[in-house]
Amino acid sequence: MLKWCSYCQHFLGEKEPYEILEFTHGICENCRKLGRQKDAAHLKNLRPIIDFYNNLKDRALRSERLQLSEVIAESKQLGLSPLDTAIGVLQPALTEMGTLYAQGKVTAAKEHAFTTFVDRMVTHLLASSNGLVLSDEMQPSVVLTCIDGNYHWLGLKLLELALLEEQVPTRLFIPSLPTAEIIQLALEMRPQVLGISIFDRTQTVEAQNILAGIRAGTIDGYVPKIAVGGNGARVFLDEHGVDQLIEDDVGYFRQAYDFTNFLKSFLKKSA
Ligand code: B12
Ligand SMILES: [Zn+2]
Repeated sequence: MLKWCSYCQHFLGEKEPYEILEFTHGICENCRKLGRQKDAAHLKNLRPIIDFYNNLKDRALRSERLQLSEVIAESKQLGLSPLDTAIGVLQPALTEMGTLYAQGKVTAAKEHAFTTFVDRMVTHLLASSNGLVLSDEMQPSVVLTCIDGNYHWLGLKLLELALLEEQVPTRLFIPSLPTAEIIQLALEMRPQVLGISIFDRTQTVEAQNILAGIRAGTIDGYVPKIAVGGNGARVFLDEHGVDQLIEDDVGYFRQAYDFTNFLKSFLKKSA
């Protein structure tokens, strides 16, 4: 389920059952603090966002060419932030397209065309964001990359956007890097967190391989926290029946906002 604040139309994240991509009402911390739930005048219908979502999918299914400026204008008109549009609307729409494709109900061409549109949208959002701009000299707190052979980097681009908007110094390396290079990069850049994206459940082993490589190569005991996300991490978390799993060395995350929330306290603690 996709949970939105019914008072300010802010996306609050996914909740169980995760496989059902329907909109559900919630309230954000800010609206709760402002006591908005006590005044029915603030309650907004989620219907316009649901219509926007369905309309976008329908147009993609009809192979209508989606115009970036048009979709951005529509989301602005609804009062949605660019990041919420990307994570709360485009991401689930893409997941649905992917499911239909896997079921043989949508052609590869349609799915790829929609993926390209989402990619253009995310690139545009990154370019027009007011988030942190990292200079070459700035040491990143977070380094993100896809494990070797994983070309699902769209999610990481969105994560980069979410982190930069939270002012977290983040460096992204896509499409994907060989394991030995990921280890080398971590040892050279020394981020507090190394985030890797995996698309298959079996690829969770890469977190241990990378960790072992960093431990073998470190000369002063430096080891970053490894964060794992992407479709493979979601399947892993489903198996464990949890939303996220944070161990001493490795953390598994389902959603971008879970990770940004985790980082807020983690980076403060290790500062
Ligand atoms: C788009 C897509 C593609 C695109 C990728 C485009 C790109 N540049 O990213 C293309 C067409 C290249 C592709 C190829 C393939 N794909 Co594909 N793809 C998808 C699809 C439809 C959507 C993925 C996506 O981008 N979602 C939108 C983003 C924003 O969401 P996200 O990736 O989940 O990321 C969010 C979170 O997960 C999280 N996150 C992601 N990474 C990380 C990392 C960290 C550290 C953290 C904290 C969080 C985090 O934050 C993100 C933002 O909110 C999924 C369907 C699905 N159910 O996910 C299949 C899917 C992932 N693909 C699948 C498959 C099988 C493939 C192919 C093997 C298909 C083929 N036969 O060729 C190839 C493999 C290519 C490769 N070697 O990587 C399967 C994987 C199943 C499996 N276990 O193996 C899926 C699940 C489809 C399916 N139902 O079968 N794919
Ligand atoms: Zn709110």
